[in-house]
Amino acid sequence: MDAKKRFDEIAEEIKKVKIQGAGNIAKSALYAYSLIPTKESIKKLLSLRPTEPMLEKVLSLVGKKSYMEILSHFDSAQNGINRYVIKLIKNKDRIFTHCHSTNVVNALVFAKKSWAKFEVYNTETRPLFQGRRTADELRKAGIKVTMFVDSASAIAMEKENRKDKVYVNKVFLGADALLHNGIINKIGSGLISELAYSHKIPVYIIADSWKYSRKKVPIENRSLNEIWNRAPKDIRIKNPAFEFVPKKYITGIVTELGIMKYDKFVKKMRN
Ligand code: RI2
Repeated sequence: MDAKKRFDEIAEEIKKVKIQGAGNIAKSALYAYSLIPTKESIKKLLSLRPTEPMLEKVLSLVGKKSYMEILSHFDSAQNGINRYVIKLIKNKDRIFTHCHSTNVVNALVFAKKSWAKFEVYNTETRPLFQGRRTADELRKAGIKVTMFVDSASAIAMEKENRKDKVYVNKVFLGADALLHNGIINKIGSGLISELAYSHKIPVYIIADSWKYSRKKVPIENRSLNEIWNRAPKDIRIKNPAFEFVPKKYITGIVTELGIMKYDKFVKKMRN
């Protein structure tokens, strides 16, 4: 296929969230860049999903490292993450997660394959229902999964649900951006983290350290049609795709560098 046509196809798939998740976006953008390696390509690729520092990180390495070197980071980081996440999982855990994160799903599948007996509660994640993908991938790996609508997150975590003594006792969230004062992840993540904090349920961020950014990262606002196609014109609709989670709600962060308190991670990244 013609390189320009393929480049445009990948760009469209990233824009429309057919290619989703910080890592997958960064890898696909790298491939698209390899087809047309120009400054304009970088500009175009960066504009597709503004809340993705990993995309920027990968494109900034082009020319300094080979494609193979850049790509090899993803697997080695995931392997590191898997090894640390398994240390956090105990028998009979009920782990709550939101949206779809490759880093989170891969770590859970690795834990299941290793030995761990746990189950997952997850959210469907409106408006694009990325939670369905999470539920499906976990199910295929033999993990018991129960899905809730986003607005039932409180019920999923509430005490009444704890009668069987097996209750949500950990929240694992992925991330799009790791900032000095907290993280950015899919819309709903702030609410879920605040809820978990109020129930004293630990929240762990599971993410590749290449998502770290020293810059101000904007929150992407997406098409209103994702919320309500052909809505009456006089109804205002907002569709922020992401949400900030302040570090006070984060018990720890798991990256390929280890399990750390959030401040320690930031300090390490700054050095
Ligand atoms: P990976 C996703 O963004 C979600 O917010 C998710 O938590 C994050 O990327 C995870 O990234 P989107 O592309 O762990 O679904 O997959 O908007 O790298």
